[in-house]
Amino acid sequence: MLYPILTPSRFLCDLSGIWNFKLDNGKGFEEKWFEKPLQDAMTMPVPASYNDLKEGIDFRDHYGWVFYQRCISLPEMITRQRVVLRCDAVTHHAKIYLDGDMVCEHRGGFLPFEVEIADKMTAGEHLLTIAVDNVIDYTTLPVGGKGDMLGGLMGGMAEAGNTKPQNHPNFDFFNYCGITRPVRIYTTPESYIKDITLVPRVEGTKAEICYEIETADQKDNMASQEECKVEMYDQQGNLAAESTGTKGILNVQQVHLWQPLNAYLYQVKVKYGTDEYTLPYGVRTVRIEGEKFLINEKPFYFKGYGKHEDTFPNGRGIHLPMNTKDISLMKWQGANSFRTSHYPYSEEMMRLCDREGIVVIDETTAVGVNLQFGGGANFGGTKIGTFDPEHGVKTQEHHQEVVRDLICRDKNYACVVMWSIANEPDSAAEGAYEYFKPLYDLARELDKQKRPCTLVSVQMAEPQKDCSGELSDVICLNRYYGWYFGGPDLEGPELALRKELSYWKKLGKPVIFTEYGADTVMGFHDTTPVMYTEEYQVDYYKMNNSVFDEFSMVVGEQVWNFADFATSQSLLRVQGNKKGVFTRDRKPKLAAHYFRQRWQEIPDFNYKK
Ligand code: BDP
Repeated sequence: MLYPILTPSRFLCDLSGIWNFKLDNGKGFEEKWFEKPLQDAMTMPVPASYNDLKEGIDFRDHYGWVFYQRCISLPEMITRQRVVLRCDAVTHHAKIYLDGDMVCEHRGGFLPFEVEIADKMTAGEHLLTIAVDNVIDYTTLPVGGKGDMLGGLMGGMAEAGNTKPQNHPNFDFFNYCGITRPVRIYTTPESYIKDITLVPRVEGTKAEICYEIETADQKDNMASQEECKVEMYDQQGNLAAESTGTKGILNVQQVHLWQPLNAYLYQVKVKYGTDEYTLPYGVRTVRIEGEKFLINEKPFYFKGYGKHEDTFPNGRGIHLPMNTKDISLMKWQGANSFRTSHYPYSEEMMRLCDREGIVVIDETTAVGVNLQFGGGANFGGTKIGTFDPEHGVKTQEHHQEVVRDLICRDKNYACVVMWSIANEPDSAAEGAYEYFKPLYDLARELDKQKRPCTLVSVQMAEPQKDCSGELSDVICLNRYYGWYFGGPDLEGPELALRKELSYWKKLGKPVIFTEYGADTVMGFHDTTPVMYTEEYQVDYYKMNNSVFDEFSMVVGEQVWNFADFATSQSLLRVQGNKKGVFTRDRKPKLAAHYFRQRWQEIPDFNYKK
């Protein structure tokens, strides 16, 4: 799916701004709020999560639907083209109405969707309503618990007689929702470029870029035979390669590779009939060889983070300045990568990483597929077989959809070097292999670049039974030796970590630590490093890192988390998760300086011999 841009043939209009907004009181659909201007509406910015923007727990934790509304109109000359309304992310379930008619419905809160609206855009003003639902359950990704599932604080409230419907996230981040990324209208000619797929092959100083252009002709609703021209320009604006036809090869003689922290982007200009589209494109290769993760044929070492799209008061709403700041902070430390834990990030962030040379492990929304232990902070869940056909999750079909849509959106980014199919599922449980095998197969079939695939394994899954061992190209481990497991002792956990790594070593695959961390409250200090102090966080990391350094197959360390972030309330969370190396407003804890020193000494390539 192409990112919407302005070109000589395409008009683009951003609908960001202050919209009208109303929480559903249970009557929104019955009273057809989408047919007329919302009564007693509040103001609400788009894009943003709404939760932190007005006061009160009933607002923040609202369960169910909300309505966003505004008027739109288009100049007549624009409507002579194909007109598309595109939402980049609506969390989690959207129904879109134009003048009271539903034109589109979409499930899943972190990937784009679009609908053609030209026939509705007659002269004059039109009422656009987007109804958004935040309910999560056994059918959604991320997964939400059933009312009676969780122990801990939420379970306690239910026992105390609180029967108000509420979400029970089976994951450890706040269930922010709303229209969190831009809503845009763009146009194309009737015959248009629908999609572009580029696959690099590099031989010495030469590169062959196999391309495929998907086109469509509105009139016949089929691919048409207009002329297709593809040109590739280097950063100086010189033509580096060209070809004609919807399928072919771009031959680049002296290729300039995209390198981690040293990005280089070509501009691939496609012309099809009167339509034009330009795609920034980095040429690089990715391959696994034995224990090594090769980028451009050199063994790469991942230094960086698991992150969140989480800021105040935007919630999960897109925050361009913070994206820029985060990458700047990572570079200040010598980090080179992050994982889009636990959902696909905005396309603006992906494009930024392509430009900044930040390496990305790209994750789906599959978090909380673990009814056995309850995700993140929600320990104490009722034991239900996650993949039990009757009582388990019902996410398989939607999971496939997410894998498909993620690869479709992100397949051309040079920054994306691996797909993460899920975070901490019950990957050692009965039925896990049967659940995950088709998802790996699908990802491998859809990604023409054949990037490695992984799932991020939870510590509770017994290594020998974890289906990741067989299915994943790279073993990704979330481990909390010295925090949830053994803390505050660091000696016993060190032995246990070494023992576990000796097992993974036998598989002969690369291993990346995709999470390890300790909650740390900024400003807590002590001469004896006790838990929650900045000193303990540093000692915790020193212990873990020293063990990683002993194993040649450990090819990466991604700390949990880059910054403190908001979560559901629970006894284990002090105004959110405090495992950040930076605070939520991006001030460094002691550990940020420690990693700065460590990572500046670790080269991006050839760290492990
Ligand atoms: C892991 C989860 C992550 C949590 C983290 C933690 O993948 O989402 O935030 O633990 O407990 O289980 O901090």
